[in-house]
Amino acid sequence: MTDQYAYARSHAPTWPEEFAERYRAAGWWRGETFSGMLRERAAAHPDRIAVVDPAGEGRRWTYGELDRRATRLAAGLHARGIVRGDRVVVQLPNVAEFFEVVFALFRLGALPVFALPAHRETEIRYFCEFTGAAAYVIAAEHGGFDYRELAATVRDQVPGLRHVLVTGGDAGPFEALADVPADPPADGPAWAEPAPHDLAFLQLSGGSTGVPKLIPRTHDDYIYSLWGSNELCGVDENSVYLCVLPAAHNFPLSSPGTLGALYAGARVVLCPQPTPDVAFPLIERERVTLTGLVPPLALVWTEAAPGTPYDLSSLDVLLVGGAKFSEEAARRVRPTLGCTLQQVFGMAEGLVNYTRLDDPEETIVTTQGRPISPDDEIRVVDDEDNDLPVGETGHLLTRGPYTIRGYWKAPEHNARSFTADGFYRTGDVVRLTPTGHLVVEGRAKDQINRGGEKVAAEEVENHLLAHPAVHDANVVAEPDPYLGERTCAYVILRDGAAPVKPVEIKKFVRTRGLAAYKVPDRVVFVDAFPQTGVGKISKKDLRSAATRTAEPS
Ligand code: OOB
Repeated sequence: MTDQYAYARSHAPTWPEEFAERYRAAGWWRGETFSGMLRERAAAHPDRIAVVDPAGEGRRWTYGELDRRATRLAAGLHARGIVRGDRVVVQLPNVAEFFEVVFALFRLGALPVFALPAHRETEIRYFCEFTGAAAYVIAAEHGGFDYRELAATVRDQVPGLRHVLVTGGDAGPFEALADVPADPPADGPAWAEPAPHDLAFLQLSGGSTGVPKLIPRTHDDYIYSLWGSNELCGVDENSVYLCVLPAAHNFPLSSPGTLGALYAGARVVLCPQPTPDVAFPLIERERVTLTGLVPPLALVWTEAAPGTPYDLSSLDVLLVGGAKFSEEAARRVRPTLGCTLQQVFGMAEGLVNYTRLDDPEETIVTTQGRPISPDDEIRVVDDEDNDLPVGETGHLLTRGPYTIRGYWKAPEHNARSFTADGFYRTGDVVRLTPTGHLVVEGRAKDQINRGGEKVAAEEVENHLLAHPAVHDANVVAEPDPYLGERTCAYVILRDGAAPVKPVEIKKFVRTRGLAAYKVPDRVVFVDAFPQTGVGKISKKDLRSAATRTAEPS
């Protein structure tokens, strides 16, 4: 039998020993694991509420209950042959079971692969195949979509996928998650728990390539990002974190997010919908103290807040990140919501920057913060990797105690995305202020940041090229007053192809089975693409053209 953990580990680049030693000696890596962290919090305060899931009849799980559930689910999964190092694709909406599943997998040493609820057949099949997943965990349905049908298709196509587990409704041909938990043997679990330096999970990259890349994170490094964030965001055991964004995304998971809140012994409240009519009553009822939003939602909230009948006075901190928050919008946060804005500029690969709660208001509204750790190394370089003087705009490279040294199972890509000495090329174009704060000025990666949702141009272009009438395609960003950016696809049709309308191209992409946010917002037919001096296609010129012709939405 293959050692699943050895396999997973062998594909995960890691920190050279001298760096690992340094991070341990500095106290960043504390030698904790997720399983141990939950067990300790449950022992310290078993009756304190850990997770509130207001959906349906509403559930309130204490730390003791979450810990017991994780243990019993781990035992049940182990009895079904899920072992340390197995990859398990988890695609759940904001429901309490998300934490039961994830902590059970952590306890087993199996590796969650965090899919988003928006992902569809193409993405899920890829995650299952590429990771060699043993299991896939879904909600029966959510947002009008039946995940059991998706699972049935994927299971037929990926023979290695042994289990599909379903929560929140009839499991259909699969097993209900609720039937899995079992009592662990009286003499303790039949497996060895993971160690702090072990891999904990695979997170998804926003990506700029044809397929999303996977990000291997360890217990040590991720837990540092949790407590480091907690210190900067004022999270302690009295905090109440409202999880508005999809729970599996790195921002609501760890900045400081649900896992940060659980690390602190605080309370997590799950928000089933991000709209003010759902979120505001929850803030009042649960006395929410902090939450995290992407800029488009922050705009909606600041517009809705002045007229709301709900009491939002418990809210101390609003984190906004995932995409650039305009200065103008940032200035509206304090007067409308009555709380401190904290800008977050982070990435699933690691580095997270926060404005500090005691930064001057000007810094809070005009910068994207500074790194969590004194050991986060920041370089701002020109196109040839030469360091630029402070204040000049260039490419952001970073290395540090919670930034990965390479993507999972992607050696060729790693050679491009990381420098020889281990700095990650973020693809972001930034400027450093004299106070060490970063200002995001743009992006060099071929990606569209659609209100925080990342769209890899190449991925969409590949789907467009699969259309029989399409000769060539280029996808670029165009401005959108609400999302910040939206996607515009420039398409050259084949000579002699039957006439086709833009809307048909969009429909075609939709039928390719991918997340709806990747469908181009606009399709423009052209005869040729603009070229650079050396004859390459100029995405810069296409972006300018899209910007000139974009209609306000
Ligand atoms: C977060 O993570 P990802 O992995 O979905 O996306 C990372 C990218 C960054 O490289 C940058 O291009 C963009 O998203 N980004 C921002 C930003 N925050 C993220 N661009 C401008 N301003 C910001 N404040 O998006 C993420 C992960 C953890 C915390 C927060 C966000």
